[in-house]
Amino acid sequence: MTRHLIACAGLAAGLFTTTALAETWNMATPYPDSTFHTENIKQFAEEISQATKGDLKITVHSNASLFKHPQIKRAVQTGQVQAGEVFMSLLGNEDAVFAADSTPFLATNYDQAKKLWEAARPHVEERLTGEKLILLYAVPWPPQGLYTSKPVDAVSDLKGRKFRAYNNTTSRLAVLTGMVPTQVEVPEIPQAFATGIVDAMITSPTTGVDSKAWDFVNYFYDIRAWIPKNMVIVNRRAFDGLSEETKQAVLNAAKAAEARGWEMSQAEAETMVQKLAENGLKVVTPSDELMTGLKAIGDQMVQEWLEATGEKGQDIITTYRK
Ligand code: PCA
Repeated sequence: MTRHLIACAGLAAGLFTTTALAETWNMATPYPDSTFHTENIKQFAEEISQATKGDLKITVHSNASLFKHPQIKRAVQTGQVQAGEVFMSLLGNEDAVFAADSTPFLATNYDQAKKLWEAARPHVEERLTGEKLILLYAVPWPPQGLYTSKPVDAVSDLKGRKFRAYNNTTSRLAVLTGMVPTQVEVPEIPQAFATGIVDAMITSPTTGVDSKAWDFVNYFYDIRAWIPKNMVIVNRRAFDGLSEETKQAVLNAAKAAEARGWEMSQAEAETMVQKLAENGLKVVTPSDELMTGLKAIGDQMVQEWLEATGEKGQDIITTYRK
């Protein structure tokens, strides 16, 4: 009997050491499968699995199914999952350097967004390194537009609206335009509108399509106010535990995913607006008055962001405007 047990234990240990060579990581992401960000992440995982011949497999848990979005960064930090995707400026409440890309009208087209990212990247990386995280890559959402149920010709028409915010910056924008902000994550958008908690939002045409915005609002104003990004992060310890070859495979796949993601985003910036229109939203070119009013608030918010970030923000802006 004892001998039998020992033999079993030996067998089990043997099995364990062979399977331990191949590792499986869990990755928590906040957005639905239909979003190009999630498609890109799945391809990233697939490329790593292929390049390492299955030595590293990444299981993607999308749509906040494993952790709610605000918990994802912490889950990666503490090693509850090895990797995750987070909306970068959601972390603006921890450090304003994360919010550069959500500051209104600082970067409103993809060339500018890329330059701003190049300027901000070293600061974002440094900040994450200090938290035992590694930044793998970042990919933008299409330019952010305004969704409302009633027409908006000027900033004053926004007064009193109940605004769906997704970070500190959008909450601040709401306050400065006289709206009342409530933070709502993407999976809960339709319900928040249906129950009357909110009646306006600023987000990409991608998220408008994902949440079937035509079911609960009437207008889409193509204000292209900023181009925010998602970032993919990994737990430093988990990464350090990989073989050199596997590390390189992860970094290569990350580089490819970053390039592919920027292209995917750009490719659907127009098509998703068309989809909104096809489904019955009135796609409106914003009035000069509305844009002038919003841009004045944007200027104020850039100043506030510079005050919050100090030397780092100054360095980002100087490098960006070179
Ligand atoms: N969609 C996400 C982040 C920015 C975007 O376009 C959201 O609405 O929360």
